[in-house]
Amino acid sequence: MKTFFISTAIDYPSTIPHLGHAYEKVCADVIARFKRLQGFEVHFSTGTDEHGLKIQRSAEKAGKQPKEFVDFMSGKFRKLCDELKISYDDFIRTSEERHLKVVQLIFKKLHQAGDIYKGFYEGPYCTECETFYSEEELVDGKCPVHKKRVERVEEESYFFRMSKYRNKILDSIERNPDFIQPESRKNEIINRLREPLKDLCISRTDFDWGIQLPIDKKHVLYVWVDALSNYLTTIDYPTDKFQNFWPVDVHLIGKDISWHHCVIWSSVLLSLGLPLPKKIFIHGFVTYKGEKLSKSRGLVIDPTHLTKTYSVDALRYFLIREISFGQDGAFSEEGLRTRLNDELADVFGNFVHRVLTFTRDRFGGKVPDGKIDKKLEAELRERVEKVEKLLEELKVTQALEEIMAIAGRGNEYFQSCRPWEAIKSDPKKAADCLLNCVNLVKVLCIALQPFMPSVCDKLAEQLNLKITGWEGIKKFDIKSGHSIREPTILFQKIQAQSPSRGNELVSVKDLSKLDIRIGNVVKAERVPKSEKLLKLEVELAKERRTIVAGVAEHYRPEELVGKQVAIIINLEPAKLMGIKSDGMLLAAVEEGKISLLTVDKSVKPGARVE
Ligand code: ME8
Repeated sequence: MKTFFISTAIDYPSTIPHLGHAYEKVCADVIARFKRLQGFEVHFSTGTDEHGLKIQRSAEKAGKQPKEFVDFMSGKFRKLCDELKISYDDFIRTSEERHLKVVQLIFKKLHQAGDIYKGFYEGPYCTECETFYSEEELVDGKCPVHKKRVERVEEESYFFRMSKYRNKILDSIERNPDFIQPESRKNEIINRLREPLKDLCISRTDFDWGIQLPIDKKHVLYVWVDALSNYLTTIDYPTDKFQNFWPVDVHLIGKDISWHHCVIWSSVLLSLGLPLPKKIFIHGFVTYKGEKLSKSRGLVIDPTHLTKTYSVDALRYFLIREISFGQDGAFSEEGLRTRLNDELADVFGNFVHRVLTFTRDRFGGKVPDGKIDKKLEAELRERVEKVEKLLEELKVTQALEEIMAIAGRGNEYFQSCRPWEAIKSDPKKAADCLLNCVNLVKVLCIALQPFMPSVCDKLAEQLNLKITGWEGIKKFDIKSGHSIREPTILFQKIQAQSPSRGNELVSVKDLSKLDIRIGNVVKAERVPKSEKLLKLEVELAKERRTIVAGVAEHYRPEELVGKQVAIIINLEPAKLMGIKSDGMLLAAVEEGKISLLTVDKSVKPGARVE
């Protein structure tokens, strides 16, 4: 069996995953599923990149040991993959023992090749991207990617002779036009390689959360060499499995890490004497209101909220359809709703539902006796061959566009036969129409399987079919008499909800407008003539405020004294029952019951809530 190896980047589990991470995994999953349908033995790897200073610091911030921290955080990334129906074959974590062994073997080989030497490193380092920069690469003294201040590193280090591989990499790019895609990204790499390539500093001594160098235990390996090696760990380098799957068919990565893959990783592979990847495909960024989603900048959109509201398949569809593969693309909840309502529900869902309910209602759930429309079958074969070619070229956005055009064609065909009229005047025509339409639904069910696996499984069930391979897409082979099962709606339309229900996404900038503090309730009393209001005296850092809160039905005044509550302090004061109220308490509200937000440890009055 022919093999196919596709990998995504492995994510830093320093904070929770965002829609950008989800995007990369969905794209890779579409390709992996398509290849499996084509009959390839696929190895699809993803995972988490768990070593390095950034993770160590995030763990410290969370008050946890690094291992305990990554165990917890990595679980969130794996859970996201499962929620998104990512069909990974391996979820690799760089803190695993198997990875440690492979990395140490790789390091020994680089050393034996004479490519490692000891030196002294002095220069800027960005911990956010875990990257050494030269002074010239900085923009206004800051990291060119994160626009954050860099740190200065001055320490004894081991170096990798990357300079040696510049010409070989340039040569490979030239000889293999497919190696780096898309073209524009390839040109960026070629331009950067016009300058001489420097050797790479590959060890650090000022923290210890990483893999020790086998030749010098004082040093831990630079996190990128550790991380990139995951691609060999996941196929059990250097065993038979590795022989079967290397070179990788596609490394799918985002544009911020193209240098690390195209140049650092290629140099390591060349030093190991291994073939270079067949393709490194560099996708663009998911943006929101013009900014890149990013953990470090605090702009995070939670994919789980979106899958719960709109369904996993709608989100997968939106990401592939909206963001032209290889370029940046904007996310908006409105855009997602429009794609769901106008395309999935109105075009694809509508066609399928009309065909299946007509078959159920007018033909007793059995595909009627009719004639295959050879012209339509040939037209469809041509269209799906185009889809196949696009998918082989990784043009996932265009492939999906083409498939949706087939769904549109289905609607048009159904509409032009007018089977609801023909059933009375020309039943044979109605039967012919439905036989062809059911086959068309099957074509869509196979073509869309890599993109929307859950919905297509449901549809296959309704069609009473097992989707076993891509080949079945080219024939109208559902025969008269085939029974279908009970049709159900595939996509529910979703209308915009009012922002007050909390469903509009906001950025951290919006949130930071609110000044929320912890206040200590020092006095509480009922407001005369009011059943609902309590008057509270709340102590903040340097002041006391009076707050009138509608909590009298839920708390007795004495219960509140001594509580540390969360208060919004930068609202305009309001007058309630003649009393000026200068702030608002935060509370959880459930079925009319109110529970004030308090902190679980004693903090100083005035502490900020962030
Ligand atoms: O870079 N849109 O991890 P990471 C699309 N650990 N893709 C995005 C994105 C966005 N807004 N933000 C991030 C790392 N990504 C390293 C990789 S691989 C050996 C080590 C992509 O968590 C990003 O481009 O910062 C990368 O491909 C992946 O998510 C992980 O990013």
